[in-house]
Amino acid sequence: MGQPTSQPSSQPSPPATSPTAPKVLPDKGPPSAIIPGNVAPAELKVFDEATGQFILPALPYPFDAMEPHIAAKTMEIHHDKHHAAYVAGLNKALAELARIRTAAGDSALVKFWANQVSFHGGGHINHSLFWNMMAPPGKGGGGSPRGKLAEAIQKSFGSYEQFVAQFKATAASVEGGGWGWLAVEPWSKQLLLFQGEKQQDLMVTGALPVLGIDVWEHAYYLKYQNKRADYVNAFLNLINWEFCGKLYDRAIAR
Ligand code: MN3
Repeated sequence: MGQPTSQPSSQPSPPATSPTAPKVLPDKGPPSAIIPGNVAPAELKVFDEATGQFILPALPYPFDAMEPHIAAKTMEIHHDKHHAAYVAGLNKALAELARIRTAAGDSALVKFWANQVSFHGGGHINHSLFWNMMAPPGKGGGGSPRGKLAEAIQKSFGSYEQFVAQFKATAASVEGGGWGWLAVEPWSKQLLLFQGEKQQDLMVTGALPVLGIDVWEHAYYLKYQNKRADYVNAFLNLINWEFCGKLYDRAIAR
């Protein structure tokens, strides 16, 4: 994980380091296999068809919108530095693979760059989803799931309370950097809770994300230090169940 920089910035979004004004893309379906199938890319602005480059979407709220649960400085560094680095790493890896295909690059490095695509591509998509899976507390964030998602949680986990207990335990116990995920397994249509290590390891093939929590230290360390479980508890006040519900509805409609 990258180091925070001392670059001064108390500005609200959009951050100065983001690509400017990404245009709204027509919804032609995923431009890449790594875009989850239940998310229309136009909504998240993660890819620019005109340039063929992945791009950093602006945060949908100011840096301090998750206070007091997540520090403004954490949101700023997380988005402007960490997420930006995944976007840059993904574009770089794809460019290097293109060079190799035209014999300008070192074919012995396909394994390395393919791994970089997985890591940075996973990081880009995970974070693009993550910002939208949260909303300011009391203003879209927090509460409990509604509609079909609420029913599915009941069916898959027995009760909302049992889901919460398993979600917290799942996220808190990820080894090293990674994610806690709630996702639809598309063959059985049931909801699963699983761990993702790094940005891409231990993922369930084809699973469609509904809710995820980033449990890399960079997501919480300024406020919570080693107390990851406290951060996971606080995250419950930020979950954007409306967005998660949309992801769920689309996942089961496929
Ligand atoms: Mn992160």
